[in-house]
Amino acid sequence: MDFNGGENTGRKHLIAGLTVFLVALMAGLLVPGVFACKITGGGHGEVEGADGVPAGSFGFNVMYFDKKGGIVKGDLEFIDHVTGMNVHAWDMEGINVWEDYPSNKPGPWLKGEFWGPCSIDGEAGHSFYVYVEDAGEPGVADKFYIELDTGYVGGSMVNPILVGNIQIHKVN
Ligand SMILES: [Ca+2]
Repeated sequence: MDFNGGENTGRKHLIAGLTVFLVALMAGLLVPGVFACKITGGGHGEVEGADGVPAGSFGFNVMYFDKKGGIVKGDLEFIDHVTGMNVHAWDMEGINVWEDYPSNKPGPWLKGEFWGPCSIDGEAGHSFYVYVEDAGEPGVADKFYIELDTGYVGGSMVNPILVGNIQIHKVN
C-alpha cells in the first residue's frame, strides 16, 4: 500500500474543495447576512442603424461584496459593430441589484445597474452607465442598455437582447 500516495490524493481533493469554497466566498454567494451581488453577461443587443440585426456586442462581469472594504470590481467590453466604436471599462464605481415584480411567478426578475469610468476607442476619461434585467434562463427576455457620457445609447431598456444571457446574483 502506498499510504503517501493516498494522503497526497486526499490533500489534493481537500485543496480543490477549499479553492472552490474560497472562489464562492469571494463571489459572496455563501455568506448569509452579508450583502453581495454579481452581474455577468455576454451577447448582442440592438444598436442604432443595425435594423434589428445583433450588432451591439457586450461582455461584462461585475461584483460587490460588503466585506473587504466593499469594493466594486469588474470589467466591461462593448462594441458597436455599425460604427466600430469600442468601449472598455475595468474600474467599476458602483453597482445596484434589486428584485422587481416579486409576486410574479416564476419570477422574481432581477434588475441591476453598474457604472464607472471607461475608454472609448482607446481614449480614456469617459464614463458609462449600464442597466440590465435577468428574466431567467435562457436569456431570451433579458435586457441590456448602455449609455455613455458622449450621449451615445446602445441596447434597450424595453426590448430584450437579441442573443446571449444576463445573470444577476444577489445575497443579503
Ligand atoms: Ca438570464
